[in-house]
Amino acid sequence: MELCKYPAKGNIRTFHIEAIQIPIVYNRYGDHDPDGLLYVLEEEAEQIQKEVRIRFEQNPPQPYEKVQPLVIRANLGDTVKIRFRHNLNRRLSIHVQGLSYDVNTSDGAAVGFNADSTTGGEIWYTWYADREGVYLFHDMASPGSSEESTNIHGLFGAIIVEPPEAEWLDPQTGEELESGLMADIYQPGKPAFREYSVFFHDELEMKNKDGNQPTDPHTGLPSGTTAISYRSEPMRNRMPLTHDPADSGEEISMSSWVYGDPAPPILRAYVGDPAKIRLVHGGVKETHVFHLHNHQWRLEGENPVSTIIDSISISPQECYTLDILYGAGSLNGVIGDVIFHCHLYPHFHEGMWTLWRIHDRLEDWDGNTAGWDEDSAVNAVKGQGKTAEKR
Ligand SMILES: [Cu+2]
Repeated sequence: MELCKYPAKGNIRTFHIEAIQIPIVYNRYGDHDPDGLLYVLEEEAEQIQKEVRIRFEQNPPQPYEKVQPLVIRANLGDTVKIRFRHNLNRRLSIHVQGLSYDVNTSDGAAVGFNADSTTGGEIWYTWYADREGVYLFHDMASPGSSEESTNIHGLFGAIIVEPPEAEWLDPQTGEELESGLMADIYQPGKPAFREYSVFFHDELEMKNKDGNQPTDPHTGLPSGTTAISYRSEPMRNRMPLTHDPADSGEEISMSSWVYGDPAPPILRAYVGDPAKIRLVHGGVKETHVFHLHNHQWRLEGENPVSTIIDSISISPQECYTLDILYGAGSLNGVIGDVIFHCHLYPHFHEGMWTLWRIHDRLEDWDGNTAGWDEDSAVNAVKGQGKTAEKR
């Protein structure tokens, strides 16, 4: 590409997106939102709904790995065309936070004297990917924060604007990726990196496996639920298998060897891999503090004298890119499981935590790590790897 035309303008990238209503199961203990709402690529809508129904009939109901916040990608300079459809009996929309668009056609809202760009059926939106970074999108047809509204039930996603000519590949198969939380990003002139989308969200309408309000086993009181990317690992469910203090001490309460993997998606890398976390607040009410152990990043990623931090406060509808210094494992080259969580402890306790799993040797992907099973402690250390050959 000629440098004077860099980045390329006018490339059109089209997505067909549908909103569907399904129960979203948040963990293997059967905690679920019976009225879940999510955006999916149209070509996946039918399969997702079918697989969800099968898993919801299990006792307890089980999550389906493809039920995750929709993440789409574009290159800097692209024009993004979205065809949005649904057949739910209400008005819905997609409103993007931070990219340019014409407010009369593509705001996804009904505001003042602007034309109404929400829909009861189908609408096209045009966005301009004019800045790199991660941008939340969500339903703005019902912008409230109550259970009558939509964001609380999961109707949000994100678009990530990658560098010009960057490619995004499936980290498990090495194939081109249509959408997904996790990607390997290859870009001209700079190192490839692992990209992890992490959505914090809160104030969930949650039922337990029996359809009742979850309660805390210690107090008997109603227990709230906070989540990462449509999954949650509340401590109320995570009772030790024995009452031997050696099996239930604080220092191993997050251990996958003892309890199995937590429900929210686990990030995976080889030690030293360059990595960016695209942090999104898809929730409606509360500010959270994202805290990642053993790693740091600069508050302003491109600014070499910007403050180095390991925690960041994030409020509803905010997004940050965390460009992790020294990559996976940081300067000390740590391997194994590294926790990240909301640093407000009630939220941590109510499910807002998971792991970054960092390997020190080549791992085969056997396609069997998405759900937890009896062998999960063993399966969990498999995965990644195919794309390592490309480096
Ligand atoms: Cu929090």
